[in-house]
Amino acid sequence: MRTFAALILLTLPTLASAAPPVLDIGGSCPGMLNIDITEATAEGSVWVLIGPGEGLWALPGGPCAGVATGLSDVSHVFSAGADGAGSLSLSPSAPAGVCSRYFQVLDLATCTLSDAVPATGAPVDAGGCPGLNAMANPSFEDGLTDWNVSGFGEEWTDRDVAAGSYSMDLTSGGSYVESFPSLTPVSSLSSASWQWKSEDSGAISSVQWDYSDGSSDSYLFFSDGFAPAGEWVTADILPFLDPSKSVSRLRVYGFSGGDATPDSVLIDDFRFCY
Ligand SMILES: [Ca+2]
Repeated sequence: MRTFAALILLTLPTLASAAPPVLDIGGSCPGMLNIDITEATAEGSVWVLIGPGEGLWALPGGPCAGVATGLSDVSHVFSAGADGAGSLSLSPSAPAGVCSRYFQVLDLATCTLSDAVPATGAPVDAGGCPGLNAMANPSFEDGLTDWNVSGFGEEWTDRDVAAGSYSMDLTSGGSYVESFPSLTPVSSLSSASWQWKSEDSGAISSVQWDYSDGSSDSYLFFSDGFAPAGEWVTADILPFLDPSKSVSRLRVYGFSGGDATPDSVLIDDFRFCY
């Protein structure tokens, strides 16, 4: 026991003081990624791990066997060497299939890990999805990024939200937001929904979408789609989507009709979860 305790005393400070490597991913995906690794052990070796998502998958072998990664699984590993400053840069060509993946760097000398970083370089906002969300910026937390708008009256607002800090207000029947989901088979989606809210129980709103095969479809939400008025209500179009196809574009219009209240509908919290 004394030997074991001494070993811990000798070992813990060493590991605790080992700074983990830092991983930064830029460039474009698909295209050429710029992978910059810093603060690795000088002249040491690193593994770059690639996996499908974040998790706690443990390394089954190698010099750091048993270490829990920040990935749910690891599909690819490649090794590289750091320079005398503990840095290295890689510029691999990344096909589209890589863009939904996460990267993590393991310093083989210290068995420390960088943060898990998505191939797209920025944290992926999955919104309310337990896994991945085919919609980018699904809750308007990043403004209008990844959305097209009609220009006929869309207001990014923090006045009232279903999730996060921001939502979008469509102020007329002609106004819309439009997004291009990552191509995911409808059969893989566990939800295709969003939240919306109108003060008007007589509201009618159109939703249109394209499939990746070039076909299109639409659905008209009548008052049932906004009931009860004045509360956030789930709009669910999964039952209306063709399970043999993938949605490539989704457009949600503001509403018209109903009573004399302003034609305004707040939308938020898109969940095309898979
Ligand atoms: Ca939001």
